[in-house]
Amino acid sequence: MRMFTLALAQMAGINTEDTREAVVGRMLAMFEKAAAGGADLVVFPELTLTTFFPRTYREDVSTADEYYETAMPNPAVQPLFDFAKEHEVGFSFGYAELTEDGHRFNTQILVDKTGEIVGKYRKIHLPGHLEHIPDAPYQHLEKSYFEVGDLGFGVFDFHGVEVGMLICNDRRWPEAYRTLALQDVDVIVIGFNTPDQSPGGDEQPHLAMFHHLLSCQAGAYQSSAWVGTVAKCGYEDGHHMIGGTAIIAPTGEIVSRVFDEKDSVILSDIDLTLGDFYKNGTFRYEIHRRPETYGLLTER
Ligand code: ING
Repeated sequence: MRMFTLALAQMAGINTEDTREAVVGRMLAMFEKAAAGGADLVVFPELTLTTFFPRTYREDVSTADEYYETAMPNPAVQPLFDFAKEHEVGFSFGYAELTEDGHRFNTQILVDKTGEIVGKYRKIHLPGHLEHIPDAPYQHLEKSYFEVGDLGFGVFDFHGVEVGMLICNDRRWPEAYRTLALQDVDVIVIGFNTPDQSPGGDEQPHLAMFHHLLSCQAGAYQSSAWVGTVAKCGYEDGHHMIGGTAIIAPTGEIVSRVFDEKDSVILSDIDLTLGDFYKNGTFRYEIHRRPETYGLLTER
């Protein structure tokens, strides 16, 4: 047994008028609840500090600069880092990053129990469309607001636990999980902001939740890893996003799940050795996996 206490802090919608200070206050309330429950790591969603602003078209993306963080940490989020250090609990959260040399990324960081940033991931799979679709109920213009992440799929040491991060659309791509699994990841944390309809889609309503959970459960099983997937959900500026925050075992089974769309914390004591049975059996790469036949996966 290698026990680890994972907490997920689901965020209800953040409206344009909500200040970072107000949002951080909501995050701290959940951080405290998770810490009181003995959490080692508390995970917040994608773009945790702001509304999902890529749903709005702007001719000049620099008019969205207010939604990006130009330093991390910074005064607005410093209370989270202070709390982590004081209570010896790590955390992870997503935000829009604007670098000093003007690059824009959809970013997630991992902060350890001393309050130090020990991992950073920049979203690689950017969904949605390239052009403004004027008559659409909402846009999905991440490709305009962010560049493809340039840090690869990393696995980071978190006090002896190997933690990988994915962001939202990444969870739909099997290659993302396999790349982390090849680095012997123990826990994959995935924040998401998922609207009711895929970009330009008109699918049956239940499919948004079905595909979200299908992707994360399959990803957990096929990478022999634990998955913590956490939503920012409910209504944001009048637009609805699905919930579905869940802790998923390497068996692919959901062990804990949120059924509301509010600020909600779930927490589970997970056994990190549960994935070993699969790593050493069904998915024992050195005797079962055939990379010499997978060339197409990276050629096209
Ligand atoms: N959102 C959605 C996601 O991948 C989407 C966009 C929804 C793409 C459904 C395809 C299908 O969950 C983000 N932010 O990636």
